[in-house]
Amino acid sequence: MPSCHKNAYITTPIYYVNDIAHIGHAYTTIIADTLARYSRMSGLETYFLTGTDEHGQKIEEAAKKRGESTQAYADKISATFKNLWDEFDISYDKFIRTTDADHMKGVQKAFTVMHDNGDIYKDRYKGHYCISCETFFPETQLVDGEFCPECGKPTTIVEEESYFFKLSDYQDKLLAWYEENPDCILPKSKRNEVIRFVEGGLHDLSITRTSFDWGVKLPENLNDPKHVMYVWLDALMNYVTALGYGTDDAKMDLWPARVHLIGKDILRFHAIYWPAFLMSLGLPMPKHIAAHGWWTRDGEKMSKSKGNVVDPREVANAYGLDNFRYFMLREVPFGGDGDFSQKALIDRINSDLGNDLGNLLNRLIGMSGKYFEGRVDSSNVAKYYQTELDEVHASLDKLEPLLFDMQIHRYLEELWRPLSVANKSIDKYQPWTLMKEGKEEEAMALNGLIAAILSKVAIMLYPVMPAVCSKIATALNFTIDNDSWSSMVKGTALLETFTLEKIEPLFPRVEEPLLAQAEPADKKAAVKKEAKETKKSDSSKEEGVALIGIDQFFQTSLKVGTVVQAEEVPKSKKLLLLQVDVGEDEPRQVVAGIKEWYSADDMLNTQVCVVANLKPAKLMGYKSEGMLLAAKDENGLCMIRPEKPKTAGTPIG
Ligand code: ME8
Repeated sequence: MPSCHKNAYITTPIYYVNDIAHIGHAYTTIIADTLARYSRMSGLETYFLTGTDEHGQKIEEAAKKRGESTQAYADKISATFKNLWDEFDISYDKFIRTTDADHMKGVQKAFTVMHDNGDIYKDRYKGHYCISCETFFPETQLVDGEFCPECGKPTTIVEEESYFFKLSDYQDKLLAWYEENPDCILPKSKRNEVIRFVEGGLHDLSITRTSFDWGVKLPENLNDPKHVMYVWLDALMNYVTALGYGTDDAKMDLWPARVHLIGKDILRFHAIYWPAFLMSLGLPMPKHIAAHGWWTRDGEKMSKSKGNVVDPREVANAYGLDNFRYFMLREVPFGGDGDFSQKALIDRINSDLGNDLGNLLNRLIGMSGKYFEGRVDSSNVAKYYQTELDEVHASLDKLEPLLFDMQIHRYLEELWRPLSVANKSIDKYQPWTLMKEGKEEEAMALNGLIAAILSKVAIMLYPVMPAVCSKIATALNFTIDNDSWSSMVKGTALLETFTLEKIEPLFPRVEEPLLAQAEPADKKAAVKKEAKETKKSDSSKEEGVALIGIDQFFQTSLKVGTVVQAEEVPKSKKLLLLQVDVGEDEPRQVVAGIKEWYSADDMLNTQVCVVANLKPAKLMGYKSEGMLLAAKDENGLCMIRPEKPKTAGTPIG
């Protein structure tokens, strides 16, 4: 975050209490928590607000349906959100409820200010209202003249006396704000959507209702007790009433918000109504409104009726809270829609976390234990590995702007580069060889390099995976805080000499889905059909009639390759690590399960047949970018090779 920011006020939407928290709510809250943790670590005065939105017709009806008093119902559901965030160790500073007395006073105060400055007038409203979205729609926007354009549910015709906010007066001021602040709405594509909408013309906004009761009353001096405030006016005001607006103003110096995190479904309220209200109140604009995309489940919209809603608590309990946090933030570019599948989550845990990060710590513990009784001394890291350190810091320097630009997936991608530098350095400099050659100082420096990289990565990963990174820090004998962030990430300090603490493996491999979840009906049918078809083709194979066309055969790219480097994969009984020249700029790395039959020396400088268009895979932490053809029977395995030497890269077929 640029140094001009001294404080960071970060908010989530306040969630409706008509439903319990699901993965979408968890996503918004976890992103906000990540930003808040980073801000605190980097020394900014940070205030993180979340809470619940408890007024409006929707809530009143939900309570009625359950035969409960609205307040008792709101109390109950609000507590389920708060409990979940507490269980998830969400580092909020305040949990606001729109039924809090201070909040309601603040909303009334705002109404008075807007009324006094001429932005509110009384008239009659006639139009269509969607209770589910708590939104008014002009007839022109309805689907088939009746249904809500947002959620598809039937709208209700409302005709009642109402107070209006002069939103139309703010069209030009809003357009000027978007124009002057190119990153006020993130991602930028969303800003363009908003601009187009506003350019299309703004109607004045009905901001009170008379047909139900469950809301904030108008200020007493207006003497109009049958009106309650429109739930969105009430709700949006939470961002300032939480700081004391309209009561004691205690924390108003934290305003404006550094970022309002929201889902794309509520962008219009935040990017149009909210700034207009603020302008009317004479308050500064928020710095950013950041709208993320929508989560689906196995490609389908989540809904209770389909029984496919993902419960964040279940996922976190099964797979680990920090793993879940990492997955959500890494899997989807901010602003894009994301799909929750256990397979994708398991891949992230086993590959990024297990292979790249967990395994690196294991390697460090192994190396230090074997050669140095667990000791790590960084004194000579710079002497031997300055290039690697420079590479690591070049990556670290790129991170902070990515985070507050909401490019969180890129932040994590970039953060994995130092891990790759570390893993590659072990392969390249081979501590076991250094020790054999008596280069103990160099081997210890390598140890120090790996520990340094792990410590720096742990600091920057902490906001996303706080519990895991605190464990890594314990193993490496340091604490993640503003001091270590300043000295080891902003500065180039390395760890003091220490002895490694052994810790439990951080990312035990997940072999299969851990949650039994109901598959939606049509999905089940698709799976059955697929299973049937697989069975069919398997039986035809047995009969020797699994025929494919020549086009299908040519979809496989087979090439002659020359093995230019060969070594064993440490600790593996089966794997060799080969660099195979297939006529490209650089040799391909291939991990081959052939060690039982071929040694590294056997393979060096021989030719092989390579399947060159396989998706890269990871084996024991090593990327494999191809497969070698071999034949295996009861007498063992032999490689398939060209009969005469051929140029590397020659196509086979
Ligand atoms: O709109 N994918 O509350 P709400 C991603 N009270 N995010 C999702 C999601 C999904 N499938 N479902 C919900 C309200 N969300 C108002 C807000 S703020 C002044 C008032 C997230 O309970 C997303 O952030 O319907 C969305 O904006 C928020 O939950 C809406 O929660």
